[in-house]
Amino acid sequence: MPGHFEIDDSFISEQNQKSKDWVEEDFAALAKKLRRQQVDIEDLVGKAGGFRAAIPSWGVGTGGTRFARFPGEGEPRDIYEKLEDCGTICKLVRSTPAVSLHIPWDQPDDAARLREFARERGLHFDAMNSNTFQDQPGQAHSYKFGSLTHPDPAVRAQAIEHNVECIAIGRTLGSQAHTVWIGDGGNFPGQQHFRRALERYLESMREIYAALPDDWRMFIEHKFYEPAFYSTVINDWGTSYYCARELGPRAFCLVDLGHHAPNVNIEMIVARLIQFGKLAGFHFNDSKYGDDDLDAGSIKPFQLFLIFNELVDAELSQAPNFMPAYMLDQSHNVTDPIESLMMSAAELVRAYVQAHLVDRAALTEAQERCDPLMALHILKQAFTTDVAPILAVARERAGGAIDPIRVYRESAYRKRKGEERPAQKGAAASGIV
Ligand code: LRH
Ligand code: MN
Repeated sequence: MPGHFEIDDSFISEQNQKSKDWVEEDFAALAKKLRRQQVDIEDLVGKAGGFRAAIPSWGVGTGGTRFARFPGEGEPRDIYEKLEDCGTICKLVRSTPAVSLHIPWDQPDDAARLREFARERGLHFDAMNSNTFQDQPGQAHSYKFGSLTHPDPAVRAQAIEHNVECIAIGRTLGSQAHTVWIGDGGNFPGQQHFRRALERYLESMREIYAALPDDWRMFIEHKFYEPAFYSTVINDWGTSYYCARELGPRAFCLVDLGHHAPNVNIEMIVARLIQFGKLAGFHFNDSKYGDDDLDAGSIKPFQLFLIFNELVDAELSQAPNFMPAYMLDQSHNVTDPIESLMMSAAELVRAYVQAHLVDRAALTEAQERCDPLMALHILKQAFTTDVAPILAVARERAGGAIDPIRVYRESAYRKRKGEERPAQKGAAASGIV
């Protein structure tokens, strides 16, 4: 793209030279430590190098809250500039070649051109996301009182049609999954009839499920509240699981970490969905109170590790129907979105590699002989092992950056994008994106 700055591979390897000494020293020390545990560090470098997670297209712009949004420098103004930034993230961390689009925010003008633009940057498209939680200009029916569960069949039909259209767009882009999150619910007792609303949801979703191409999967995303503040139709994993079973073998339950009340045992929900063969995958992020969409691993890194402990246990025991899709879903209100997404992508690989460090034979033995302290100790040994050298070497061997944040800042990419992408009028309007 003429006049569009990109960080090139030679700059990355040049910068990697500055980190080479410490990473080799730390890598050798860790290799020695792991050998004492009969663990070959190269196996873990392989695991790290093979891990993949998708980037949300809406995550590369500055996010906001209902109070305000403080746009940063060089905000991407369209899907092409969003893909430029996704390409930059992948170039530096080498674990995020997939991008998840949101329609109509990313409605492509020319799907073939968009697909080629992405391919040129080593990117492809992950799950599609529909949007029946906002009204679009010129829309016939409002979603104010719901979409797929709205009492008015005309509103439901409009929402179904939008989802079917998303799937059609996704087919032209090479996507193979469709995520349905709806905000439908009520703000007051009595506003919604709980059972009728769920019946309408299933009726609508059956029509969307019928439009799925044979090689596609449907992901149902539950959320305990917001934008509805009293009741939410698809509020928890149990309701999502019931619906996925009702809809058919290609419907699965997607776990967005921020969509659970504080202190809910999410790793146990993950174990359940794995056991039931209905785990779709994840929207990784972190939170302290509500659906804060903070950076993954930034608030509860031990919970993230415990979730990956369940995932690696399933992977190693070849759990049936286990094909989780990993994606970040975050809102970056006060950091550079590219830096936050790179850091979060690295946190996922860290938790995954640490979960592969768990001595599963010893853990099973401790569990079977009712030795809770030893069981926790075995998990903590893995969680407290600093695997940063493994992550850095895996990135470097894949052509990425040993230290992505430092290389990104050295490149002055953000400043250069500030010059290329003049700020848009009214960009400060509040709202999540
Ligand atoms: C809902 C959600 C959903 C997306 C939206 C941007 O909170 O997690 O996954 O559609 O954020
Ligand atoms: Mn989500």
